[in-house]
Amino acid sequence: MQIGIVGLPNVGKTTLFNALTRGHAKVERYPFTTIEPNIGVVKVPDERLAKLKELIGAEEVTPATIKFLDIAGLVEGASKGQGLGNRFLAKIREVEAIIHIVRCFPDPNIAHITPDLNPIRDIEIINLELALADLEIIEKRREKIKKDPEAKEELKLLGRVAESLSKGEPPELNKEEREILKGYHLLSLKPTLYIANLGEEEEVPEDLKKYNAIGICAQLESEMQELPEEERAHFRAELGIGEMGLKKLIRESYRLLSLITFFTLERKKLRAWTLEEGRNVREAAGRIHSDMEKGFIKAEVINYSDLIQIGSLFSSEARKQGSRVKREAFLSQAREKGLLKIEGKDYKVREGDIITIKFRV
Ligand SMILES: Nc1nc2c(ncn2[C@@H]2O[C@H](COP(=O)(O)OP(=O)(O)OP(=O)(O)O)[C@@H](O)[C@H]2O)c(=O)[nH]1
Ligand SMILES: [Mg+2]
Repeated sequence: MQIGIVGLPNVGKTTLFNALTRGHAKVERYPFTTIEPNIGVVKVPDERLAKLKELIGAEEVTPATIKFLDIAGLVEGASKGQGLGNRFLAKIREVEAIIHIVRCFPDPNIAHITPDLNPIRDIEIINLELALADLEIIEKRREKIKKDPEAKEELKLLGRVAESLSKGEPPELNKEEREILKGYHLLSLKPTLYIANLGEEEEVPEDLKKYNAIGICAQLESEMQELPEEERAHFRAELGIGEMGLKKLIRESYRLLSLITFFTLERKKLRAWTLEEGRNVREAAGRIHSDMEKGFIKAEVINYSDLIQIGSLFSSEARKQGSRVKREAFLSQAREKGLLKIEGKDYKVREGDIITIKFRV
């Protein structure tokens, strides 16, 4: 999964990026620090992986990952070439989701691009720029197909989309229309997670609730990443801040995008994968390898919660055996109890399914 980070200049985008990726990308007190995009990959924390590893005796564990892209700040007029932003908007057209970070911390030492702190207005500035950048793409396409008799439907749809975007509003679309527009990679249609970058004292402002914004203190999160693990927990407790911001943010991203996690176990390799909710097991196979999707025969599926349940019944003696024996014994127990099921291509993958794909090459 790829997520792009957008916002006005100097609002803490790179600070958040560094906190997320444990990176050391340049952060400065002045706007337009970021020019070339920062790219970082984060492992999705998932406690189930450690439990599965221990139970099944996996030797190699690969968590799911999210790639974050931190681009230059956008300003009013970015879509018309102001600032640096527009050049880099293209970089985030391919991402699946957007994190829109808005400044809510009052620090007078950090310049803000507008004279006062007004998060709602700031959000609207960015959203308008994204909409205008999309509008440009739509207009180009309209121009290209305006004489094509076969493109009447598309033209009509594009006309309606253009009208909403020029008002800075995201168009209302049904599933089919979304499908048609997919190839345009419109920024305004991407699921967006709003983050209020708070000072140490602030809470998420009331009027940001309509954006379902989540509050994070990017500065603190980023400083905390520098501490050793044990100290971090202690520090969080002392400051009275809850779970790690990164975890919260990733969880929210999954919820926002209706994403689930499934697992595969091949030989001794345990791996977590991300999938959109509602996809079938054949599509899941495609995430692993296109050959698996093409040659799909069937899948063996057991859910994490069921496996854990059998695990607790598993004798400690068997646990001491080699991993191969252990895994086989495990699976035969699961089969006996009817928990390991054989599923066809239409089976809808559930959160926490552990899947073995049988396929023809
Ligand atoms: N007080 C305070 N300062 C912060 C916070 N987050 C970021 N800053 C400061 O704000 C300044 C800008 O931070 P950056 O992370 O570089 O902001 P940016 O959005 O990436 O900026 P550009 O790349 O220039 O668009 C730096 O001096 C940060 O230390 C915060 O939560 N509180
Ligand atoms: Mg930056």
